Amino acid sequence: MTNDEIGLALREIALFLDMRGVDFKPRAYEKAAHTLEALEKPLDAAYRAHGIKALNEIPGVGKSIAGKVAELLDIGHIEELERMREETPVEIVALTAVEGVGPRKVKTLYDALGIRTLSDLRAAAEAGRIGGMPGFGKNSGEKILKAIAFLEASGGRQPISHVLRYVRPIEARLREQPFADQVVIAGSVRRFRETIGDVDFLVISSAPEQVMDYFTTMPEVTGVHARGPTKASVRLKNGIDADLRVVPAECFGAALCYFTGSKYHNVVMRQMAIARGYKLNEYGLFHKDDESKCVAGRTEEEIFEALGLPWIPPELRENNGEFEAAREGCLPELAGPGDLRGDLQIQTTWTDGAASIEEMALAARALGREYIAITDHTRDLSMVRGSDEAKLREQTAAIKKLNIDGIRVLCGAEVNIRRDGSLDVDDEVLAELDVVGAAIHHHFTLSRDEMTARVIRAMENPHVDIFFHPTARKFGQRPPVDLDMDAIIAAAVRTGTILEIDAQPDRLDLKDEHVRKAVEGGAYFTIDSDAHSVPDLAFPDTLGIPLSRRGWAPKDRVINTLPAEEFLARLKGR
Ligand code: DGT
Ligand code: CA
Ligand code: CA
Ligand code: ZN
Repeated sequence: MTNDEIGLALREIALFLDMRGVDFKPRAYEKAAHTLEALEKPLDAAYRAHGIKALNEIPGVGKSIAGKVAELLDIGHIEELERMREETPVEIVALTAVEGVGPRKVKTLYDALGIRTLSDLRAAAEAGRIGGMPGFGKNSGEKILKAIAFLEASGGRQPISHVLRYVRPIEARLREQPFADQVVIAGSVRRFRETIGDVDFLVISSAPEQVMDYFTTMPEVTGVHARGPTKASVRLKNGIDADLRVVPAECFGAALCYFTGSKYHNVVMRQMAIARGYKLNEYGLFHKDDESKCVAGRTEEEIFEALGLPWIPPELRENNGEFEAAREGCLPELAGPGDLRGDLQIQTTWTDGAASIEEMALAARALGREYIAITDHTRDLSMVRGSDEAKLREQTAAIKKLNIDGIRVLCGAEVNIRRDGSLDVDDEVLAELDVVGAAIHHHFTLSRDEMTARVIRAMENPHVDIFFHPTARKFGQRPPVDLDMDAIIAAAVRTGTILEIDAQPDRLDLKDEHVRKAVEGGAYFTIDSDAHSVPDLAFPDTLGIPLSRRGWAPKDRVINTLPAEEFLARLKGR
């Protein structure tokens, strides 16, 4: 059983508890689910090796929840959850994935209309039976239909963060095999496109048969579409297809270029080759008239060089300006691994995080961060005990008392932007903080004009340094809010508000094209984890940096690549 499957069972319990109006407990289950899902090691194996001790050691997982997990791993189900399902036989996870449908509403819908599944819900909404029910507004049927359509629109392609979580372990395992000399994931994954159609593995090996055997029989494989001597295509359990190609080392660069794409980028590369009297394919760059004369092929760099170009980072390869920039010598100097010195959005046990301030600071330091800001939620998020002014002051005092070698802990908050653009914490207290992030956490469906004005008003607040996860989207849960992005970028530049690239896997917000727009508009960025537990702190490295590259953001626009003092000097009022 995977950690995700365990997490899902705990989330389902949390939803049923919410349905019954139980206090606190649901949050504990959610938090535990989140923590387990973020663990790198399979819990099942750890439990088998070390027993309940392996579960009790996990921070944020109490005795009672550890017991439930043990039950699940021992007998394959949790009695309490089975009873909950019997009592209210609804597909609660699927139903609550619909924006605007919470656990209590699921209960109402089940009691009144017998709705158990997503298709029941759709049918009822289409038949106009939902609007006007107790707790449901007049238009709620239409809203539900829209939300279901949104859920389904993502079908086929999956968010890159979800795909990476599934395929990085496969890549790592392949690398360990003695018959694989080099393993790379090419295609849209290497370009860090927001959604992925299929995954393209490229392997250097002198034993292609063994690679084929291994790849087509991995535990993640549910079906084999095709298998040849050097090519295979399979369906993975996460619902996505994966291709694999074996190539010899002397053509690796050419194959990497070809299979990284994009198709539109490749078309231009081939035309440039032809214009120079060459022919370019996945085996190499050859003389037009004599295919035995290979000019380049072993590395990508030598192919670009032979075409008179600097190496173009994969994230830019969409034939969307990268060739012009390369020719003019003005490709952006992108951030890379190890460039991030700060992380400006971190939640702790003061609100909905799973780890203490100290634990987060030590873990951030281990990742090479030199400073972090603690930004727990504020007042309006009462379900996570969001801080009011007094609690913020108390936390600030606690942080000031900390003294951890090698990392500076800044005092901050993630304040809520209210419907009218005001904030849920007094200016006087905001003025005492080092870093203030403002975010949208409710009223997601205002019109574009209202939403844009709301955010601009918040950015005009002299204490608001960073606009956190600007569009507030969550994959599979919530579409982005409707913002006039040009106006937001202009206001960010005018007010000196930094735009966040939130690297949380369900957010990836700002998205690539908005980052690029904001770069062109002159805005600055931070790349933050939005961490709620220790493993989350790595999101900026694994997801945030690639996203910033995909958005053409030069490193010098990402201000948390700066040392702490220089970073602070870029904030408002400094
Ligand atoms: P995806 O899978 O839809 O997320 O996007 P990609 O870009 O990974 O597309 P995919 O898997 O069909 O192909 C991988 C790469 O192989 C693609 O980026 C470029 C190259 N490629 C595939 N088919 C063609 C083709 O017909 N012409 C050219 N020039 N390149 C191709
Ligand atoms: Ca692909
Ligand atoms: Ca493919
Ligand atoms: Zn937030």
